Amino acid sequence: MSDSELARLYDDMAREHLTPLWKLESSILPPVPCPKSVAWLWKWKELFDVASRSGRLVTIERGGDRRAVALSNPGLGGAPYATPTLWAAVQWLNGHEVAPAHRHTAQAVRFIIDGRGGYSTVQGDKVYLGRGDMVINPPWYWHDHGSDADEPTIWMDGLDIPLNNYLDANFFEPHAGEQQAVTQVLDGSVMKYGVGQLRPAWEPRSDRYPPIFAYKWELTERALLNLSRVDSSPFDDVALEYTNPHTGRSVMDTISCWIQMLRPAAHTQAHRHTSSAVYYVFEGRGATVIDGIRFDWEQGDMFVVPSWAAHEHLNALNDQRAVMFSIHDTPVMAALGKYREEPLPSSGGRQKVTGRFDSTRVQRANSEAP
Ligand code: GTQ
Ligand code: FE2
Repeated sequence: MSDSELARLYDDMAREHLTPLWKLESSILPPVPCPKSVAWLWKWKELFDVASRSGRLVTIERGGDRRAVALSNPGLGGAPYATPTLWAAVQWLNGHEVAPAHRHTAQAVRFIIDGRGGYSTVQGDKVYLGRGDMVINPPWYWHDHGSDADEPTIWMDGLDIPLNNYLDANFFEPHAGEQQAVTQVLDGSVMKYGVGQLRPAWEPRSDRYPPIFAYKWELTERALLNLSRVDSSPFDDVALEYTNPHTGRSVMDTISCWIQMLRPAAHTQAHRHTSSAVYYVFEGRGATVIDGIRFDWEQGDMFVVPSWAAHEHLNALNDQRAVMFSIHDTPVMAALGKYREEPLPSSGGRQKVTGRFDSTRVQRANSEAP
């Protein structure tokens, strides 16, 4: 076969929209994952500043429907996505405002950062929102948000928008009215199912999605404190996953939610896994070392841990707990047979710190083990 025959072969392939595997093998079958998203941190000062200014300058209109500011991972080419699978945003609702009712196949969770008198109505159940509450929004459930108070309500949104769009599976529908009808007593699902180990005796189990729409902070905090007296994880210290109380499964098909407490001076061991996550620092001050780079955080900050990035957490204070809420795409990876996890064997599970996070430049993780 002559060179010109070979050249003609490649030309013909290109013309016919065909690609030879032998020209691209390492890029489509890398030896270990090479995440496109990068580890990143957003300071609360900036998040609050842009969200509150949006609250003053931008009204909530039909179409957008929400005043949400998305974390846009600098590794993802300008897409408004925190990781390849997860959308994360800060949503700001002014006092007495309404974010109109709609539904979509994207699955959603919210973690309340601040405010009193804010509420979310999910499929007819109006639940009031307080700091530390976690709210779920299963796919295709109607939802609208509002506030009965003078002060703003602020929360973190977590949705599977990137995955949903990658799969070409998004549907969206605005509700005919601005708000849906409230069909049961206020906080109905919390009162009915809020003690997860007890279920109304005449009702069947809720197998697919949790029957409860708001996980209240009071119960979450008690569970954290109780767990801390009994057990902990070497990689996450005192960590709990929010579950469907009827099945023990993740709250959404695509999103797992965690609350976690790093006890005073705790410093976890490093590990890595094929799932990506977005963290919100609820309380305290500390750092997470991600692929050797130290990310210092304090209350209100949000940060991303990409897939297969080694990470360990530490509480920088000796006399105060640190608490983090986080969303993970673990259920997707597990369901598709792609979940893999390993501890980092190096020096007692701690990484060598080679630098500090610098928001003025994008550092891509080396695909080699740190
Ligand atoms: O609150 O319904 O951040 O539909 C993105 C899409 C929030 C919401 C977001 C949404 C919502
Ligand atoms: Fe929505």
